[in-house]
Amino acid sequence: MLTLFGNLDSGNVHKVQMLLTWRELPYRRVDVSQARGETRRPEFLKLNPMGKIPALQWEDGELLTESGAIMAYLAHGTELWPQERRAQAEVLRWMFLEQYSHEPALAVLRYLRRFAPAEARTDDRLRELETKSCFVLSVLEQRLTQSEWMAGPRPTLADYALYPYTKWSDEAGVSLSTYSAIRDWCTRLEAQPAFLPLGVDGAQSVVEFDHHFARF
Ligand SMILES: N[C@@H](CCC(=O)N[C@@H](CS)C(=O)NCC(=O)O)C(=O)O
Repeated sequence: MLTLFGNLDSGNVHKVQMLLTWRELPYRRVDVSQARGETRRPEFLKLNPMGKIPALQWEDGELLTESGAIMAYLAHGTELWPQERRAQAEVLRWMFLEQYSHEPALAVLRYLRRFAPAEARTDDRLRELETKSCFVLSVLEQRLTQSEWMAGPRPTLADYALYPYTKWSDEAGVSLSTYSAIRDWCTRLEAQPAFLPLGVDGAQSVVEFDHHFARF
């Protein structure tokens, strides 16, 4: 069975959980938390020197990290990854935006507001991230007033990649009330088959960090 390393507070992990659920692939989850400092523990760094979740492991020990790479692997041969070259580039365009401009603003802002110690939350930093978050949300809003899905007429990996931290904007302290096209897109994605809501675990079983790594 596949093993997913990560926890339910991470949107990056949730992207992978959504794809595993959509593909109906059974997996177990090892609970690894950034907030508990587990991503920097030596036993985890030995497994993933990048020190990040999600990480997906096969039974033979093979490991894949980076949510976009894992999602692309899982979507191979499905309608979430189009076959035509320009359509693929369009999916990647939105996935790169997610990694470079969207997640670094909305996910970090949410992390600072929800999980980080108070001293990490300086007013300047919060203001800078709020400005970046609102800018990228306005880019998505504009796109979704012209297109039903991020990368064109059908749902693709790009929608699944952008969903978690967009939907969690309120937890980042950014309201979606003025972004009606984004709210409608969230509703459309939530109505897709085998959709896994945020905070819901798709894993067959969950193993605690210490329990899992005690074996190594
Ligand atoms: N580009 C990576 C980002 C992963 C990432 O930043 N994960 C966070 C949790 S959401 C993490 O593991 N942070 C741990 C750390 O930086 O120590 C991806 O998309 O998978």
